[in-house]
Amino acid sequence: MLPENTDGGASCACKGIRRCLICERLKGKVPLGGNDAKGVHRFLYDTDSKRAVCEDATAASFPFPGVFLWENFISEEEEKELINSMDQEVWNESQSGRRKQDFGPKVNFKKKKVRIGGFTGLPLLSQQLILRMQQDTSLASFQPVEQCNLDYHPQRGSAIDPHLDDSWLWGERLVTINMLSNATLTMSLEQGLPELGLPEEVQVAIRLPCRSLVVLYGEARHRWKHAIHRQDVHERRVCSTYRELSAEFLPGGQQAQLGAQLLDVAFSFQGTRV
Ligand SMILES: O=C(O)CCC(=O)C(=O)O
Repeated sequence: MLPENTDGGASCACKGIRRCLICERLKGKVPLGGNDAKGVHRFLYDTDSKRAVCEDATAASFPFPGVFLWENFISEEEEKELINSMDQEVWNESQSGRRKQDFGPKVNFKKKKVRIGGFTGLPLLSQQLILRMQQDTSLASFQPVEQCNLDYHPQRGSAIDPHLDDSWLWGERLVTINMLSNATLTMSLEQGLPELGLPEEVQVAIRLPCRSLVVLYGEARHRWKHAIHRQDVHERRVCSTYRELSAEFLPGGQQAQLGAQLLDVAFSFQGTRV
């Protein structure tokens, strides 16, 4: 049984090469191939040493900078309150079997256009969470202007393909709160690391405990793609990703005025979905 408000529905929003279980079953799209066909060097991120450790010990570990993991960032009660509040709103179908709720400006990344009209701010419940994030020195200056809630479910075959987030509008830190189940965020470098004797794709799995917060920055933000693989989604998972502005939209930047307006709206915390 799917939890309330996450019924699979009979339609999906997959375009092009994207697919989910709904379009594979109902529209005859070719099922997603496993990623075992090609050679992949698999590593696991070790939070204590901040190194990628080879899963079968056939290769040496290497430093993996740009990840900050904050376990138990929210309590179980807070998690319940956040999910209840999200589930009272409509979830929009998105690609690859995900559902989403966006709080942020409308953006056309191809044309590099931002539309502030219609953006009413981040949701009220995020106010206390952002204040908490800012208590860590690495997030002291973190001022997000976008929150995207994603809902993953195994029955829909939910996933997100490997990608790099935009860096024209979005700034250095991508901050995600992981809810309802543990998750695996897979980082990948298709060209491998030949200098370390790893000529084929390298994947580094980052285990995200339920209710943890993860920050991607530096190399993990700009060099390594990130993904949630379908085969790693075993239970419903909801996450909230917060994005800050890039230098172009901050004081001294070409679009500082627009940036200031976006921040004002975001921090009014009167958000309804856009
Ligand atoms: O589900 C996640 O943790 C990743 C979400 C993501 O990569 C994105 O929204 O761009």
